[in-house]
Amino acid sequence: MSLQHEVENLLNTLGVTAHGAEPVHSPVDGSQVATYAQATPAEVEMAVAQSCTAFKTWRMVPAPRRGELVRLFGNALRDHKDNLARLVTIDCGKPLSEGLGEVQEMIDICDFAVGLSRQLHGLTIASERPGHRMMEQWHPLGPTLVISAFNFPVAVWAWNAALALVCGNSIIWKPSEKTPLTAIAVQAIFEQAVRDFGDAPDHLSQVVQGGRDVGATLVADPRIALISATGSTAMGRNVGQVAAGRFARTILELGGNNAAIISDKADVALALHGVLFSAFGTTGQRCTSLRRLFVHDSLYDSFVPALKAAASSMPIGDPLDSAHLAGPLIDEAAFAAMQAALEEAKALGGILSGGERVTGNGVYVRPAIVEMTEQSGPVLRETFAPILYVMRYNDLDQAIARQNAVGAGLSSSIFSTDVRECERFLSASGSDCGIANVNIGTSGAEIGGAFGGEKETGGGRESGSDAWKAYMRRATNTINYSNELPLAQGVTFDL
Ligand code: UN1
Repeated sequence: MSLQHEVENLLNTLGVTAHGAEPVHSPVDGSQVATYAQATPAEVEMAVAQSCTAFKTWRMVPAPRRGELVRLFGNALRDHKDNLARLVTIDCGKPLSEGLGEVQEMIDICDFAVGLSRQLHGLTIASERPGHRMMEQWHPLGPTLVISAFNFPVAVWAWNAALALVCGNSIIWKPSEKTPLTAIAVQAIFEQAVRDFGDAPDHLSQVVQGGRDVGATLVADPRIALISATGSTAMGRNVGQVAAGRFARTILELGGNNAAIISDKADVALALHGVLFSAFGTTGQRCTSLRRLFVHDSLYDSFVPALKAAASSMPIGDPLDSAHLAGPLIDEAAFAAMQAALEEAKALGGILSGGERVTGNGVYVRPAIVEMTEQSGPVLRETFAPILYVMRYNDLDQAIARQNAVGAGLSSSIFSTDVRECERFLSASGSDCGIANVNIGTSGAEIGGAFGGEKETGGGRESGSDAWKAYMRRATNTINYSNELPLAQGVTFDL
C-alpha cells in the first residue's frame, strides 16, 4: 500500500479527511501523501473569538470535572495508539517505536493531569492581623496558544493541552506546517472525547493550521493570555518580544546545545549506549539531542573509535521497519544545514567521520562524529541533525565550564560511577541546564518532571512537577472576619 493510501485509511478510521491547497510530503520517502488547508485570516480571527467564548464557560466547570474530559481523552488515545503512532512516523519520520512512545507520552500526561485536576491548590497563609486570614487561589488564565514543532508533533502539544484543560483554559493549537496530518488526527480523537464527555463548550480546543504569518497573528492577539511555544531560539526571541510588548504570559521551550561528560570513572558500555541513543536516535532531531561530548583523556583513544564504529554500523532507513534505529531528516533544508555545519567544522580543524547521504528516497544520512580541539563555530550552535562534536578533557571543573559555555541551557549528562563527581555536576556550581542527568543521556525525559531549560532555551517549564502554575493566575485573598479594621504594618488611620 502506498503511504498516500495508508494516510487516507488512518484518517478514515478517525472519521476525518485531509484536503486543501497545500501538499503534504512524508519524509519517509519524500512522496506526497495528502493535501491540507491553511487557515485564512478570517478563520484565525474566528478561532480566537470562539476560544474566548469557550473559556468563559470552561473556567466555571469544576476542575475535577474538567479532569474527566482529559481522562476520556487519554482513553481515546489508548484506543487509537497504534494508528496515531503510525501517522506520527509517516508525518515526521521518527521510528515507529518512537511514534508509539510519543503517543504513550500523551497518555501519560493525561493521567498526570487527571490527578492534578484535584490538586490545583494554593496555600493558607498566617495573617499578621487578628481576625484575618490569608489564602491564595489558582484561577484559569485564558485562551492558551500552543505552537508546536515538527519533531514532537503531538506529545508536546499534549503536555500543554492536558494541563491547560484541567487548569480551565481553552486552547488554540498551531502545529508545525511540516506535520499537519497528526494535528488533524489528534483533533478528531479529542472531539471523540468531547462527545463522550457530553457538555463541554464548543471550540474548547481548536487547530489552526498555517505558517509563520498565522503564528505571528495569534501571538500578537491581545485575547491570547498564554503562549507556549516550542521551536528555535530565533522563533522564541520573536515570540517573546511580541508577547512582552503586551505583557502576555509565555512558556518558551527553545533550542538546546546539550552536552555529556564521559568521566574516566564511567561505566563505558552503558555510556556508549546512552551516547548513541541521545546523539543519533530520532536522527538528532530532538531539542534534547546530544550535540557535544567531553571524553576524559584516559578513555578518549578507546571510547571514540568504539563510538565511531557503532555509529557507522547503526541501521538507518525506513522508520516503519523496526530493523532501523533512525529514520530520515525532515527535509532537504535540514540536510543542507547539516552539511554546512560539517563544512564549517572541518574548516576549523574538525576531523569528520560519517555524515554522508544514504542513497534512496527521503533524506537519510549517516550519523556524523566530529573530533574538535575546542568549541568554536557550529559547536556553539544547535544544528538539528545527527552531528556529535567530540572533545577531550582532563579536569572535571573545566569540562563543566565548557559544557556551560554555550547560549542554550536545556539538557546535560554526566556518565560516572563516582558519587563525588556526580554530585559536583548536579550542584549549584555544576550544570547550568534545566535538565541534568546522571548515567543516562540528555534526551528521553519522563513527563513527571518539569521540562525546559535556561538561558537561550527560554526558561519555560512544561509537563510535570508544578509546571501547571504557568497555566493559571494566582489570586492572593485577605479575609477579615473581625469587627475591627487593623491595618498591616501597624499603620494608623483613625477616623
Ligand atoms: C523536544 O524535542 O521538543 O525529553 C521534546 C525528550 C522528549 C521530549 C523532547 N521526551 O527527549
